[in-house]
Amino acid sequence: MAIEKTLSIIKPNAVKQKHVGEIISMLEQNNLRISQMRMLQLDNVQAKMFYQEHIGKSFFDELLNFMLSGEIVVLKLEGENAIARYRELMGATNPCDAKEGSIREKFGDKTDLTQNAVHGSDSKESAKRELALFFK
Ligand code: YYY
Ligand code: MG
Repeated sequence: MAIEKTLSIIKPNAVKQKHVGEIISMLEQNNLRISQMRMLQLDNVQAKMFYQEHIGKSFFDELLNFMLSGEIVVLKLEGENAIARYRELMGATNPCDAKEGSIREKFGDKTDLTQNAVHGSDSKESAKRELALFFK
């Protein structure tokens, strides 16, 4: 199986609720190697560029406001089959549907699916595009 790279973001709710350490532990325990990592505050232009595929959708404004509401941690992860394995570890988009023990089940807001704690690239193409936005 090929070594892949993928982008993880620890979103503002998880940072505010002090879950960064636990989430990083879960990545390490699942052999998703952290090769780069940075804490930052997105600006409007970066957030729109990052979530460009969702521009015009009903939830876009709420998503943008949330992503701008505080600091985030961006991580470059590497490993065998990393894209799919990290999506599996994250759990479903809606924390209510995320499987037990997944990051979104543990740290996502079960009353507000926008605040689902983490992002993960969904394909090789997305990973390449998203990593280029944050890491040289
Ligand atoms: O890739 P993933 O994050 O699991 O879901 P996407 O369909 O790409 O949506 C991106 C982001 O938007 C999601 O993590 C939460 C938010 N969102 C929302 O607030 N309301 C929806 N109905 C769908 C998605
Ligand atoms: Mg997505």
